[in-house]
Amino acid sequence: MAFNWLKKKKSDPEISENPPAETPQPVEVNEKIGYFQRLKQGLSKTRQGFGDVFLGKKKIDGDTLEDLEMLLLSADVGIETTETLIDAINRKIKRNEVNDSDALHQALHTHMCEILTPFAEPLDVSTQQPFIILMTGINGAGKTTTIGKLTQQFKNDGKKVMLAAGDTFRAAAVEQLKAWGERNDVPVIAQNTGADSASVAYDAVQSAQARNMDVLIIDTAGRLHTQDHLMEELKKIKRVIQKVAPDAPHETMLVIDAGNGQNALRQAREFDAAMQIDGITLTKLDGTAKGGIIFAITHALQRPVRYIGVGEHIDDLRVFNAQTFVDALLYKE
Ligand SMILES: Nc1nc2c(ncn2[C@@H]2O[C@H](COP(=O)(O)OP(=O)(O)OP(=O)(O)O)[C@@H](O)[C@H]2O)c(=O)[nH]1
Ligand SMILES: [Mg+2]
Repeated sequence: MAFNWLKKKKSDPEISENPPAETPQPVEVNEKIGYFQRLKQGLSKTRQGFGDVFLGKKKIDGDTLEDLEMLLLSADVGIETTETLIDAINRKIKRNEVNDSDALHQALHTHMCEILTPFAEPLDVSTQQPFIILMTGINGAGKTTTIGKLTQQFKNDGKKVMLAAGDTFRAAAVEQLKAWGERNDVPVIAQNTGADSASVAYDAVQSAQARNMDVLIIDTAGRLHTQDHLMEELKKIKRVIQKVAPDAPHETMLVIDAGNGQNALRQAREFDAAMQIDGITLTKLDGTAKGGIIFAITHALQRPVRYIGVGEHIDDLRVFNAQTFVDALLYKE
């Protein structure tokens, strides 16, 4: 019968009192444990469904794959990747390589890592000087906060960083970026709210070149992918930057709130069509996000995930690592 194991509750003594002894522990350095816990916590909603399938030594029957398929779809993994995963596991079942829930867990882990690993391509800012990053995304996705977090990381790597307050639209956006600049002790190029954002970007590129900066990060105002005139404004910023630095921006980064679910997928497609996205930062994976969206977005865009955000603090950003992500997603409680 389908969904039998889905009905298993936390109160079931088999689950809450006797966690399996072989539960894998993340083997990471201490510093990373806080991060892993946050990610794990954030992905718990998604993981609970998987957990019920993988706990104990259940035999795989005809319904199991159907149930797993439903779980993957409801976790926002997307139809194409879900089919790929189910097909791969089905082949293993037929070859008798998967015949209990432990082997199913292992097989799913392996295939998810295989799918995500090609998209774990870290951003290398040492290829250009100044390396120009243009941040884009809808309102509240986490662009400005990610800039603050990235600035700290680049500075810790010994880079000279400059910021540009290209969000001249939202009241207090300039102050918000300046606060991150002060906190990280890096210069911020800004004009007043209401100024032309392309002009701010132009000034900033010239200044970063003149001052020999290693990295320039340009903030932009949040906009909906459906607002054509604002998407045109974003294209204009890019064109204007290219007047002073023809091959820039070296990274057009799309910041996506993972909690936006299927809407995140639409945003990703539209921003990519308008701006040719180079890399993705997925934020708020500490919240109620269904982590499966990472599969749908990477499948749709075929672009790397550079970073993932797991909180509001300056340290809550990590280079995307496929293995760690899948560990957190499929962790057995
Ligand atoms: N929990 C959590 N909150 C985050 C994360 N990243 C950003 N935030 C919060 O999300 C809110 C919006 O972040 P901003 O950085 O201002 O977002 P933005 O994309 O610059 O927004 P606009 O400038 O209005 O378009 C803030 O309260 C941030 O602290 C994250 O990874 N996890
Ligand atoms: Mg902002």
